Amino acid sequence: NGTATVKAGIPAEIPAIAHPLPEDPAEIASNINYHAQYSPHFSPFKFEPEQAYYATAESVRDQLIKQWNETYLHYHKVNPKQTYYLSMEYLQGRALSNAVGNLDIQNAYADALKQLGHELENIVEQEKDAALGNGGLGRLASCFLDSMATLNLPAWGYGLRYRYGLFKQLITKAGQEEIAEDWLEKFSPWEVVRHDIVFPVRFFGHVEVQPNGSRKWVGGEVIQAVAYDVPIPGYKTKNTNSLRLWDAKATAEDFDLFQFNDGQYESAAHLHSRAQQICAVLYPGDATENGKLLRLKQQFFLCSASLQDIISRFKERNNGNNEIQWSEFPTKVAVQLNDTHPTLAIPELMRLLMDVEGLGWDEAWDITSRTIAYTNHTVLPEALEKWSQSVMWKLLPRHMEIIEEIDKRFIAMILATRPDLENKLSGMSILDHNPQKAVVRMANLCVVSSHTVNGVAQLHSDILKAELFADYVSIWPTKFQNKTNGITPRRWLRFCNPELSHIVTKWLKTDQWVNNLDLLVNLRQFADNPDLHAEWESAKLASKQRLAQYILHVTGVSIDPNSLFDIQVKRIHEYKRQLLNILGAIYRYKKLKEMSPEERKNTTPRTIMIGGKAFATYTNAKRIVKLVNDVGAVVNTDPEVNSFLKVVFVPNYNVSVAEVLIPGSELSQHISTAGMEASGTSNMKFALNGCLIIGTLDGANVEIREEIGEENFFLFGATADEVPRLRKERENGMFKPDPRFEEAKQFVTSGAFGTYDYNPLLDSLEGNSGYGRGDYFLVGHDFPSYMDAQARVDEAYKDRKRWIKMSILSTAGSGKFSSDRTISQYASEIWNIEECRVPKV
Ligand code: T68
Repeated sequence: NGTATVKAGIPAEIPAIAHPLPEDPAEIASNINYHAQYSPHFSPFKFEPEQAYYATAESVRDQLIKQWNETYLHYHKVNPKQTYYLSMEYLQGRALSNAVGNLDIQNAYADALKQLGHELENIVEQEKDAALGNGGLGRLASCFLDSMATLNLPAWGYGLRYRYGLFKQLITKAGQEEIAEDWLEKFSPWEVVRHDIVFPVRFFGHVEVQPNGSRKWVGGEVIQAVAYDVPIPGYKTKNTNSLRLWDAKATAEDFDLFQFNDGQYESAAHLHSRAQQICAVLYPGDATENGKLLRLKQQFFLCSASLQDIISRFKERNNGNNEIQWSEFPTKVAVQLNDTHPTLAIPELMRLLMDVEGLGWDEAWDITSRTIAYTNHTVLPEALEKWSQSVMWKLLPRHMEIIEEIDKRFIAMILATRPDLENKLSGMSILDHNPQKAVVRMANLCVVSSHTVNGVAQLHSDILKAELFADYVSIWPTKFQNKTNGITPRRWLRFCNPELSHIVTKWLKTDQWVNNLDLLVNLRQFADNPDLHAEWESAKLASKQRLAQYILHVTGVSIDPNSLFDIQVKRIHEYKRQLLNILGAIYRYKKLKEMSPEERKNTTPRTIMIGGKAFATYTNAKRIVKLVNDVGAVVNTDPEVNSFLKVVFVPNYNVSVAEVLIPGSELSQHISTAGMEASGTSNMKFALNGCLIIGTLDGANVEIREEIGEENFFLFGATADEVPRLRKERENGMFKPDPRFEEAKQFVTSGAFGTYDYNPLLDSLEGNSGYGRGDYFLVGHDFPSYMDAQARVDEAYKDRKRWIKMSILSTAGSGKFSSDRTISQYASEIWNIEECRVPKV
């Protein structure tokens, strides 16, 4: 009718409104006050940090919402191609400090809060982390959101609104205990529920053939997906993107009043409780069949709701046309799958296009495969997702038909065009046709259906091409790319380390490095400058003092800011080799005990900090947590050596804890068995903050070492190409362990750290146990070169000038690892999208 309006009630003609950000602290203070009085947390008698946090957050959120609406309207008007990032995980951390930083209203808000009797620093600490992710993969997604907004890219995130995110880790005498963390307990000021954006998502049921021969999925149970939007502000730009998180609910019609009145309270609300389960927890343990089914439901819930939303927006923005031009879909929409977890987006997009929109197979397949791209984050076989075909037939019968058809056509294509690959088909097909296995291999489905597949660091991408996906490379040589990970310089330097940021800005004479991190190379020319050295050292000391206070607060252990702060923080996993670290610490302790007091004085005092969560059912990971704590309890209370060595387990490692640890670090350990860590991203955060790395040639370590210079990196250990041979030698009994390695293990079995039975853990380093074959992660092989590298660290630290120069060069060489660089590459080399900047009115 000419005056087209879109579903959410957006007028086609968009009036431009100026929304200047507030600058006057008095005005901000009165706005905070206003929010405090109208919030449910208000008490006329007290204005405590918690109330101040909520009121401040709501005041900042008002600013975000204005920019956010402008951004949405602008994208709507320009109608550019847009990216949708599908991820089961986001590790957002705190939002308030990031929002005032990105909006550049930090000082004004700090002054306003002062007028109200509070310090911004304390107020931001009231916020609970949003921990809707497990580790690196989830944090990467959050860094990407920050870069997409900062680069003014029309790009959104989609995820799930888990009620309970990652568990809180308690350390007790027994080791790690997990407790549920209720981040929504009071409420989150950062989400806006969109009651008008709701999509039905079906589970179970069956497929019906329609009179015209088309197929339709009917029956089963239908749960509603409701959108909760979180604003994602870019740094010093108006563009404010969205992270849309889906929550699950049932409708009033699903509530059976008759049953309820009949006293059958539980069955009356049956679907309501089924809906509640879907978004209850992040990654429910998948040891049981029920757990497995629930995880699959979560994955489908994310994919189905997001694609229905994407399609409806595509239609909305094409509503000037009488007929929808489906062939244009891939020119308006890019979908990125963050690992295989959202793979079901592939058959779901096929289903929506064919069964709902009425397209034929070929057209639907063309659209789907030109729209979807896939990022792989692991080569560990146990992490490659495989779903039982029978479970999938039950839960998603129509999708299984589609997957079968994709598989059938793929096999036919190979047989017709590449008969030489026939003997490889059993590994390349999507369905595992071995009846004993009968699984769907999600990575294979992704590779076959995506236009682009990428790894997350050069070495990892090379391994994908040479090993995991080698057979596909010969069919589609240009499908495979590398996109080395990155981190946002806003959260991971500018905001978490104000002292060092200040120095960088002063010496570079610009703060442009915050969104052009390559500028850091200009620090190289000052790497020997004594004035910079003095400032650099004092900034590091301030961060170390803050960290020492934090450690005292959470563990009761007092650590010396003049000792070398050595940190390893990441999820606990055998391949990441926290066990190598702690065995090294044990050996160091034993040697210190054997030294005379005079000899000890010549050593480099160290504080070794280890932190990270173990998956609740991963027994060996939990034993490692326990061992670190037991070693700490002995070492830290040993008056003979505890001024030369402390070992601290940092409890409940998360994004906010990282923001305190990383600025205060001097050495960090990235010591995975070569070839096993796809990239690692904390290595980039540490290097950026002037921390030196001891590490293997694994993941992004390889590129970090190239960028900062090999003389500034403490390298040790086997290389990825040596690993298979070394494992064989280990199996064949040809391995001769270093006596230092034997001594460290024996010290544990001697009972030096208590009576807990560590034999099952130590057995994983021997003969024929552990991961199947003994010492699969080559801790024994790498131990001597690790200890030698540690000795080089101790020597280097004694030479203050040399150490600080290395530290400056680490920061100076970190420019490449900005997620702005990573996202620009995704935008131009995979998504084919461009900047769409919201104009300043
Ligand atoms: C990590 N993967 C890689 N997975 O291990 C790390 N997995 O090397 C890389 O830097 C990072 O991804 C970003 O690319 C993960 O973090 C998971 O968290 C995960 C979660 C659920 C299921 C499987």
